[in-house]
Amino acid sequence: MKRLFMSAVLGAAVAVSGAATAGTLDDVKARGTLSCGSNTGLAGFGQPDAQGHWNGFDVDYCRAVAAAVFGDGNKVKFVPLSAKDRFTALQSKEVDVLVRNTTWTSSRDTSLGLNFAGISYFDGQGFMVRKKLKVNSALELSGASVCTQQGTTTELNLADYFRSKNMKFEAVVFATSDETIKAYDAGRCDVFTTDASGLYSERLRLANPDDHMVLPEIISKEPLGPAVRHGDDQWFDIVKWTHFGLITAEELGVTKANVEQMKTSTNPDVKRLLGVEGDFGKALGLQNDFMVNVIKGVGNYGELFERTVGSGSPLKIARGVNQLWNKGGLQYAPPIR
Ligand SMILES: N[C@@H](CCC(=O)N[C@@H](CS)C(=O)NCC(=O)O)C(=O)O
Repeated sequence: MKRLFMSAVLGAAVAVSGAATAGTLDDVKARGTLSCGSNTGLAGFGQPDAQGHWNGFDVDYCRAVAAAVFGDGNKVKFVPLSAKDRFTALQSKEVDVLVRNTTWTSSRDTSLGLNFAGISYFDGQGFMVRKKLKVNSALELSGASVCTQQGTTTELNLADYFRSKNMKFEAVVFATSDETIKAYDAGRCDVFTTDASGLYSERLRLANPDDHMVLPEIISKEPLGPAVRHGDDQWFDIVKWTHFGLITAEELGVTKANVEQMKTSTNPDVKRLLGVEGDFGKALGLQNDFMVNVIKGVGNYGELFERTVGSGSPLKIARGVNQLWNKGGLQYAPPIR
């Protein structure tokens, strides 16, 4: 049975099938590649280089899932999706998983028929302006024109924020990130708004990044994470525990470089993570040592973060709230046992 409804989040009519969609693991295995819904191009998160090789935090999550299933993180097809089209692509099975700076919200988790497999990146929405505007706070933006992207939580938070502060604004909305940032750079709007992570990334694309500044206000919660379709608990569990496995690996000090030798560790937590003891992988329908391949492919959560968006990347984003729970952050994984 199909249901049609208008979604404020999507800004478009979407048919959601109530039918169960079990069997994703079998479909992926039969196809021989994971189909991963990705950015169209967001530096640090998901972007192809000149050779067509995709780099980034989100695309490495795709590689982690491919490594979990196939033992080979390269068995992925990246499907670039705009904000507006991403959910339809997942619902219609064009992609097996969506890893594209997507905020976990109640409507997406329910009416849109998605399950979020965790929060891979804790984010929030911010604003960027030209320094010459001489503005130091978002509260000084009444009457501003604001460039933003269609089909995002950004668009909705923007309206909430300005209305709640009794400030006027004009939203200038585009379908792609390319158009949005180019319009801002060309002076078609006073303000550019998106997730703070996106601000770091898009700022690099401006003609003169130093002419712009990010305002201090963070106006929303944007818990970003991988999403799958409703109706396939096994597949949901695989993506969820791949994410938790990456965090657990960091917590236990298991890295890309030492994962082989860690197999001989006497720590029972390490043994269970790497499938030396217990049934972690088997219970998911995977090889019991699937996390060995995941960590060999992309490293642990901290390594993945630093390489793609952190200190080892042009974005240089601090770990901040994305630090592990025992180091003052919010990243936390339930126990493997
Ligand atoms: N997290 C927000 C915003 C996500 C989003 O699409 N942001 C834009 C602006 S940075 C983007 O990533 N565009 C990149 C692209 O279209 O590939 C959401 O889930 O709605």
